[in-house]
Amino acid sequence: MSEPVHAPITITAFERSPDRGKGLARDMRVRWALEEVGQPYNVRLVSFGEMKEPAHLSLHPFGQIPTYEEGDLVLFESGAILFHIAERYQGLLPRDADARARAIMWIFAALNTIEPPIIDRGVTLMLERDESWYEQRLAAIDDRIRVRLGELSRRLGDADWLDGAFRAGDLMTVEVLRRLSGSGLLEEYPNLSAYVARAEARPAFKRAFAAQLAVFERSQKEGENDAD
Ligand code: GTB
Repeated sequence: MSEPVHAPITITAFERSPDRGKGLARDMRVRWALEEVGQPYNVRLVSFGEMKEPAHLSLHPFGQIPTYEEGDLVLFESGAILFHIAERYQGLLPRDADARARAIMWIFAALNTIEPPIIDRGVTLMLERDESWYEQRLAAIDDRIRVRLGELSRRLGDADWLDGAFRAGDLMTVEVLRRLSGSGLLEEYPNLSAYVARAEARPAFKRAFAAQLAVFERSQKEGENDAD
């Protein structure tokens, strides 16, 4: 039987990512998911200004990236996009209904339970450095993150992935944990560091990472040429 034909996929990403090619912005999880399921995709790069203009706001009411277009379907929210990709294409969700439900549960856990204090940390680092209470707040957030990492570490134990084979839930969990890079927090949990490293060694991850890095390197070159 031949493969069903799907409409071309277009996602949006930062024209100049503030992470300077580290692959920490949320287009990375969408790129990675598409690589895992073997679907080609186009990328439309948007500037911070363009994200707030009507054309982009018609795709994303909050003026953010990533978005996902596939024929008449337009999606925003990286969790919803990952879920859609995993449902539509094979490779990220198991066929068994119970195992599938658990993989979806891990997507929600990553976004609703693990990511919030990690986002708080990013906000504090970016916006609250000059406050008198900055150090105290950062320490309190780090402790909240440690609670979650400890719990996750105990659940993962010495397994390779959260529930058998690599699934959409692992992809989202690893994406969330990667945001801690440079904090030193992940290194306190050797099985979680190894989990992230194992995921980053996947060929699909590497292709997605290289693609977003190429965008950053191109923007650097263009910047240099502009200065000439
Ligand atoms: N809940 C939404 C989702 O999961 O899709 C959140 C989307 C979101 O926060 N998008 C960010 C954005 O568009 C980019 S990813 N921000 C611009 C705006 O809101 O105006 C967040 C992000 C940005 C930068 C880094 N970094 O430089 O390390 C990491 C993550």
